[in-house]
Amino acid sequence: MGTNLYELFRSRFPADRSRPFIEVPGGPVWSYAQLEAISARYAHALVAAGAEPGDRVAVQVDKSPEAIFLYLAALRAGTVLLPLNTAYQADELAYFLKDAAPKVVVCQPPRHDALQALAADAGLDATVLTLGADGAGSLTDAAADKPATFVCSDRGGDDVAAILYSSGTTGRPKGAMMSHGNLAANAATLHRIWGFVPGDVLLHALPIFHTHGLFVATNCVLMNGSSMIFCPRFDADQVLDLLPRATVFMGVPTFYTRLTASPRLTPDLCRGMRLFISGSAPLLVETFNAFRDMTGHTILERYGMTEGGMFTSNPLAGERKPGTVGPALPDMDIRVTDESGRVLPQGEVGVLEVKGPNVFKGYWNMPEKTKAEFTGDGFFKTGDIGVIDAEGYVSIVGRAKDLIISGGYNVYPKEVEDAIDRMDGVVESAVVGMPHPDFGEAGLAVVVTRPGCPLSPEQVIGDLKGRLANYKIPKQVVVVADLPRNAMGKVQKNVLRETYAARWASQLEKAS
Ligand code: MCA
Ligand code: AMP
Repeated sequence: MGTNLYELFRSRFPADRSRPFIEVPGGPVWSYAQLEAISARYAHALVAAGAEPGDRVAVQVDKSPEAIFLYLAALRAGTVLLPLNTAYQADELAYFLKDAAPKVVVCQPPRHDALQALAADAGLDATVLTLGADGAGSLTDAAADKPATFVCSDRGGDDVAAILYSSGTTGRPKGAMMSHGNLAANAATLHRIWGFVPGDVLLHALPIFHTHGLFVATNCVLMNGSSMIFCPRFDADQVLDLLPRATVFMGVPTFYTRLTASPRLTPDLCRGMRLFISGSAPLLVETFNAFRDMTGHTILERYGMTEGGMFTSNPLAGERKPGTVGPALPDMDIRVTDESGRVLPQGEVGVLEVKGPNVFKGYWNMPEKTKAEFTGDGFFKTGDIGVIDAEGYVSIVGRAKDLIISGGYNVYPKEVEDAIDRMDGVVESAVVGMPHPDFGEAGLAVVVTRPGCPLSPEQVIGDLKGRLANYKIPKQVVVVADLPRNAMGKVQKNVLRETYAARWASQLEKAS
């Protein structure tokens, strides 16, 4: 067996390939035989479109079984998958295309011409193919007459399998390179420690363009050779309808707050379930407790990042401590350091640093940035502030990076501020994270306008829509004369959070 990740998955597929892999609620069931045949055909189509091993394949498509087959096809062809959130707008996409220079772009059918124009503007010689939510499109057409087998490209463990972009604190998105070896290591560990068994059915309601839905949830199923019920998006009622048929569920905290808001959530509904997992953002202790009270199940919280997948997990057997993300995974080293990089004793609060086989290769085209984010002895600086207790359980107590996590999506204030600052009449702006009952946190923008240039909050929001992905749009905007600064001239974001706390809460209440 080579080190192409697909070969690892394939070695775990059921001997009886007619067994189910993906079931779409109310729709078809796709078997492992179909997974193998369709991903082979798609791999041939990528090659025919000009993609060679190492070339990037950018994908901005709706969630569908075919989108998963495309992920597997990209692995088989040895190409580098670049999954893109469907909420990304033209300006955001233009950057990714220019930076990653994909050879093939696969998009939703109605966006073909727009993506073609963006690729041309970026000076790319790329083929643009389409794939709709129903599986139809020029990719599927191109694959139709291709063979149902494909010899996997021989990949070394260090070869890059995927690049995932995050905006970063400088506002300039950076692409985290995950190798075949990184993804394989994390998939094998998570599959083992979460105790997957042959009959497991994973209820999948996450998006598949980020680590959580793709490399955590889907890869566990592939490692297990079992099946998943594939919801197009998270809808609490649909999840409640389907829970009786599932055994494992993974979600961001917003999923759990929405589920606990429903009187339909009962122990009886969850009687077939063996595991509920939460991550991507802090799970409130109230949600953890409410869920246990309503179902008898204790949510297992874990922690990770795009730059490496999962780093810690509460145990399957053993105490799952609320407010913690559990001990380091068996193959991870985690430590806490102070601002000067000195390793702190157990129990002290500082920046979490991680090292392990799943930690990424670095940022695409950014060797200096990569160097700055790793220590001399190979630990990655997460930018999360944490503490480790006497039993090794990690708690995330804050973030050194200026980041808002809204409904499990990362929003970097700098990127939103840059977009606001480009508006006519704006002098400067500051975006801060405020508590939100549904999304955990959401953005508040405080905007300073030039004298004589009145700008309403609605105008600011209207201008941002279409320029930024919808989840990055601040939920509230305040227009002010100036921003509070400290003696060094730095904007005091904590003062803004305090100043606007009452106003934020009352406007949220009005909106609900
Ligand atoms: C939608 N909206 C949001 C968000 N999602 N606003 C802030 N934060 C969000 N996350 C806005 C839309 O712009 C819209 O505003 C309004 O809310 C309703 O949109 P809708 O599409 O109906 O929302 P939804 O379908 O209910 O989506 C909410 C959601 C979704 C289900 C929580 O955001 C979601 O699936 N989140 C999961 C994210 C995820 O998978 N993260 C993992 C990243 P308007 O009406 O004004 O237009 S991986 C990661 O973080 C690491 C590695 C890890 O540890 O896992
Ligand atoms: P991303 O860049 O989308 O991969 O998001 C990674 C970030 O999400 C981490 O650096 C943490 O700040 C946060 N995160 C992930 N899981 C948890 C968790 N269980 N509790 C608190 N924060 C989390």
